[in-house]
Amino acid sequence: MMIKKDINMIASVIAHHQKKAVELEKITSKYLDITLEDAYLIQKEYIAKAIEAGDQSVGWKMGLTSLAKQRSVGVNQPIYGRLLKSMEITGEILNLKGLIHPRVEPELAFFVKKELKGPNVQEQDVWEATGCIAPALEVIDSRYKDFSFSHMDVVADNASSARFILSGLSLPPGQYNWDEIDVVMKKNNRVVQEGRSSAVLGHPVQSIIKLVHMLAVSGLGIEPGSWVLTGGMTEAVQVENGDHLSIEFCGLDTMQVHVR
Ligand code: 0L1
Ligand code: MG
Repeated sequence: MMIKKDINMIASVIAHHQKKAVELEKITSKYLDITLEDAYLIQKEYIAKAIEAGDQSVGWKMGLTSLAKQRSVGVNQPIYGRLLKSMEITGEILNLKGLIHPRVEPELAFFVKKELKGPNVQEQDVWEATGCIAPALEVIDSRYKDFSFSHMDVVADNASSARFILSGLSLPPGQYNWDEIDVVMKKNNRVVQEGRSSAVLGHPVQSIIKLVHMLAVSGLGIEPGSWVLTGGMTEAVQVENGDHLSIEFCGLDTMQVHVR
C-alpha cells in the first residue's frame, strides 16, 4: 500500500488535470505497485478536497457494468466513482470547456432515500431504499491520453466521470421492468447506438447491490439522498462541437444534448 503522502500527491496531480482538462500520463507507468485500495483512496482524497472547497457530494457512479465495456477497456470488473454537484448539467447544453475528449452514454439513475450499507444488502433492500428512478446521461472523459488506462488508473481518475444529466423524471420503482428499457441514441439524426437496460449486469438493480458490496470493503455505504448512475446501457458516443444528440429511453423520455 502507498504512503499517505504519495496518495495525496497523486490525488492533487489528477485533480489538476481534471480541472484544467489536460491529458495525463498513466499513473501506473510511474507507480508500478499501486493497489486497487490505493486507487480508491486517491479518488476519495481529491473528492474530499473538492467538498472542503465548497462542492457537494451527490452520489455515486458505477462503471464497466457490461461485459462489452469491460472487454473494450480490458478491465474485468465493475468500478465506482463519486458524483459532485459541480458535475451536474441542468438543461440540454453540453459545454466542452473543461473537457478533453468527452463521450456520452445513457444510463438509469436510482435515487436512494434510505442508507444502503454492508455486505449483506440484497435486492429487496435496494427496492425498499429506492425513492425513484430517472433516465440519465453520463459524460465520461478519461483524463488519460487516448482513453487508455489500466484498472488502477481509471479508478484513480474517478472512473472517467466528468458530467451527468438527470432527465428530471421521477419514476416509481415498481411501475416498470427496469431491465427491459430500450434506448436509441442518435447523433446528428443518425442512429449511433441501440441498447437495453439488461446490459447493466443483467438488471440495473444488480449494479446498486454491487456498489453497496464494493463500498462495504472500505466501511462505506450509499447515504440517504444520493443519486446512483448504474452504468452505460450502450457504448459511449464521442461528441464534438456542434453535435446534437437525441437519446430515446423508449416509453419513458427523450433527452436532447447540444454540444457547444
Ligand atoms: O461509466 C463507465 O462505464 C466508464 C468507466 C470507465 C471506462 C471508460 O472510461 O471508458
Ligand atoms: Mg457510465
